[in-house]
Amino acid sequence: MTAVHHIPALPGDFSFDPSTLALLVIDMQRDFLLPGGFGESLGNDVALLRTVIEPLAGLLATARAAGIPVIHTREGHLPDLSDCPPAKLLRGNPSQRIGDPGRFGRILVRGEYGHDIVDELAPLDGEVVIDKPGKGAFYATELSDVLTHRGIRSLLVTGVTTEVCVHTTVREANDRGYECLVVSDCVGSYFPEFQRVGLAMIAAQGGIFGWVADSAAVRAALDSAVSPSPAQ
Ligand code: TIU
Repeated sequence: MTAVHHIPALPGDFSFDPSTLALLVIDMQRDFLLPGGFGESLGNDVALLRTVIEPLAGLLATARAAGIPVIHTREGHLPDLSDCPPAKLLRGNPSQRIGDPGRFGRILVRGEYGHDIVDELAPLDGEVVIDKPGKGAFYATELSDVLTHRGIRSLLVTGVTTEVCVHTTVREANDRGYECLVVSDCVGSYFPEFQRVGLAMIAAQGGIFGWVADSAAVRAALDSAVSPSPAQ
């Protein structure tokens, strides 16, 4: 599985070598996806984000079957909140801020039930889980070292939210030289217009931040990378 493969995408085919590809699953945490968590405390309706779970579960299954490494991230803070900047702490509903008790434990605090990943997308033993204090997955984390150590050059990027943690991470990844394909039905926003424009911004200007394709196209390419047709 070392040949170059292609995924039909915007603004053009995304080329990848399966041996240097990873699937990044950003912040699919209960605090963002279930009522009563951080997302809702910021005034959001969590229903739209939940549409991501089913296609992402399918993509996860395909990636795991193809032997593509899966890396999960979780946004959150230490119990003493020493890694949370004051401006972030002060955001949202005053009675429901980071560190306050929520329906699923202290909001966005590591180790709490709400901070963990939804059951449907739970990491398997051996998959990397990166805990990050910011929106980007590279800031103040070991992600760069993990990718370098594994020889990863290309990322399939999924998770929530499209315009916040997904965008920040894709921008950080671009500046570090990674090629990113954002999987359109496996990223979600609380706002339909941000979802549409957030995806358009990735592929605009000839792919200024990367490529965009849906999970059906990605899964087909991963399947054929594992089991090439006899003609290939
Ligand atoms: N508020 C919002 O849209 N997102 C976040 O706060 N974090 C992530 O996107 N993970």
